[in-house]
This record gives sequence, C-alpha cells and structure tokens, in this order.
Amino acid sequence: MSAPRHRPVAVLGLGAMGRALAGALLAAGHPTTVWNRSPERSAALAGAGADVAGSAAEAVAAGELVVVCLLDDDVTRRVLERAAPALAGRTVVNLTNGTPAQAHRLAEWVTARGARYVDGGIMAVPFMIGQPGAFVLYSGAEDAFLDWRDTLEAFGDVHWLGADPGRAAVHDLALLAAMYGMFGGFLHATAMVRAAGTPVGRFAPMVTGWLTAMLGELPAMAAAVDSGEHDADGSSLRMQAASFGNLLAACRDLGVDAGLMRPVRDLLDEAVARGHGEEGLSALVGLLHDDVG
Ligand code: FVH
Repeated sequence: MSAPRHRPVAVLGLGAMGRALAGALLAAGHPTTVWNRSPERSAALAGAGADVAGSAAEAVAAGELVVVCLLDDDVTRRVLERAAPALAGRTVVNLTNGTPAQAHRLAEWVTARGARYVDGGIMAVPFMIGQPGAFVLYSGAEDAFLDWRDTLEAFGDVHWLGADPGRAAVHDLALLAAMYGMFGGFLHATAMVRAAGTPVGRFAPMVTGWLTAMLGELPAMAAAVDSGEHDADGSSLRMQAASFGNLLAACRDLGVDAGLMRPVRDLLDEAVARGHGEEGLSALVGLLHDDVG
C-alpha cells in the first residue's frame, strides 16, 4: 500500500503563531509555501524546507489548503483581496482572531470566490502548537473541514463546532474571557500580597492551589446554569456580598487599585437586591445575560 500523499499547503502570516503553524505542517511532511509581509521572518522556515512565496497570491496558488494567521480581520481581508484571483478551488482555514460577524462576512466573501471557508480559534500559545494540551476550534464548511481534518491535527486536538462560521469565534472569545478573568484575578491578588510585603514567589503556590481547587467547581456550576437550579452549596451570594466589602477595604488600606474587583462587588450586590441572595455564584450568569427576573 502506498503512503498517503501529503497535499500542498500554504501559510499566510509568519508572526509568532504563523511560524509555529508552518513549522507543524512541515514537520507533518506537507509541501509548505509561506508568505509574510516582512520576508525576513521566513528564513528559518526556508531552512526547514518551506518554499517562500513573493506574494500572497503566489502562496495561495501553491496551496490546496491556505492557512491564514494574521494580526486581525482587517489585515486578513486586505491580504486575501490581493490574492483573490488565486482562491478558486482552495480551502481557506482562517485562524486569525476575530468576531463572529467578521467570520460570517469573510466566509461569504471567500465562498463567492469559489473557495471553501473554515474559521478557527487557536487555544494555545505558539510553543504549544503540535504539543499535548493544544486545541483548535473550527466551524464553517464541514466538507472542507473533514477533507483537511488529518492535516489540521498537526496543530493540536480539533474541536468541530458546526456549519455556522461564527461559532468558533464565539467559543474562542468566551475562552479568552475566562482566561483574562483568571489572570486579572491573579494580577490583583499579586498586587495585594506585594503591597503587604510578601515575596510573590512565596504566594504563587498558594494561589495555584486555591485556583486549582476552585476549577473543580466549574462542571457543577455549568450544570447549574443549564438547569436553572443555583444551589448555594454552603456559599450563598448574600454571604459573599457581605464579605466582598472587606476585600475592597483592604485594597484601599494597602493602596491597591480595586478597579478589577469592583464590577464583581456590583454584580453580587445586584443579585442580592434582585432576590438571589440564597443562591450560588452560578446565578450571576442570569444577570450578565439578562434572563433573570
Ligand atoms: N500568539 C498567541 O499567543 C496567540 C494565540 C492564539 C491565537 N492568536 C492570534 O493569532 C493571530 C496571529 O498572532 P501572532 O502571535 O502570530 O501575532 P504577531 O506575531 O504579531 O504577527 C502578526 C502577523 O500579522 C502580519 N501583519 C500585521 N499587519 C500587517 C499588514 N498591515 N499587512 C500584512 N501583514 C500584516 C505580521 O506581518 P509582519 O509584521 O511580520 O510583516 C505577522 O505576520 C492573531 O489574530 C492573534 O490574536 C495568537
């Protein structure tokens, strides 16, 4: 039996992420053509066997699959417009961060040029690409996704979210919101202990242990949101609203800006005022999404 043919691919954009993606495609054995606005960024990839295109159109013409990883939607649109005549018959997988509305517009534009469009959200930082723990969300043209699924697995685990091209972006941005919430909390906590004179290195194991324990609560909280049964499980919103004032007062005494924390206090107070004091934290989702009376 002959080995499966490695189909030619192209990568547009060789920033930190684009270089990692191109490297993974080369490592998987694909003939890979790369293009970047600043050509010097392609040097290491050329050394690893990539063909370097002189224009985005030349790269698109060389690849049956075109992976796009540029700064933002505006740049992506301008680069693809310059390559438009070469797009017909290709599959475009756009891994640039963007909104659902941007994904819908680009899907329509790409499809109108005779190509298939899959949108993606990379849940990894560059050094994780191709390593355990990396995963990528995809949505859009399902036939194209299935056609290229094996190739896309070179980046990390794949999660298919359906035919709506905006679905990957919603989930990508939601996961980033969770990440920034965690890092925002960590940064605030770090400022507090530093202001109190504790070396942050000594605090790190404490915060890691505490957040790890709290992460274990998430599946139950998610189930509570789905069922609408917001059991306080010993930690009512009323109790949490009462103690949150201490957190803000301590920040004031320490000279720490509580700007990241005040919105949480406001949400707790609003929940209690609206009669949810005996429920648990999961009830706050209803206030954010405005479906709680
Ligand atoms: N790096 C990360 O941790 C995250 C992980 C999750 C996904 N994001 C998104 O991936 C997109 C690219 O991110 P990146 O890390 O590669 O970003 P940069 O290293 O800043 O590279 C940006 C590339 O975009 C090119 N570019 C910028 N402006 C233009 C332009 N006007 N015309 C053409 N190309 C442009 C830039 O080219 P150059 O500056 O090297 O010439 C890079 O190729 C992004 O959506 C993340 O949110 C990364």
